[in-house]
Amino acid sequence: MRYIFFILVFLSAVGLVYAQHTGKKAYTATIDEDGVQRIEMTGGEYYFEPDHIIVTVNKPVALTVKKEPGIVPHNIVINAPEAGMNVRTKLANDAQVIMFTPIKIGTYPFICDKKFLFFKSHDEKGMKGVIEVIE
Ligand SMILES: [Cu+2]
Repeated sequence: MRYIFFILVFLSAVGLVYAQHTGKKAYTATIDEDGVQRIEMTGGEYYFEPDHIIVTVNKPVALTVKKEPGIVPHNIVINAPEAGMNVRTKLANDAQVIMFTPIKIGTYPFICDKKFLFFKSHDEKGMKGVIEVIE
């Protein structure tokens, strides 16, 4: 019984350290005077930064994306047409702006769906994130 207690304490400590190490802050888009919510995002091996963005429903989003320099190709895919977000854009070293308007509250994943031969896909390696659409 005592051992189980120690194991539980140990596991919670490990979990806490892990959460602190991987915990990233959500980025909330600010709405500019022209009503557009602007966000800048970078993709690379194998992440998006930020990987959690919060936007307001029914307001246009200008998402500026660029790729970390390197030879590995990346893209961003948001497959949520029901929520007004249907994006598939190849990331380039130069920043480019993707425009969309989220029309439904909820949390929607975005990923890089690139994959090299039999290796794991980029989203499986952590190149993914979520868009949270709020009121
Ligand atoms: Cu990728």
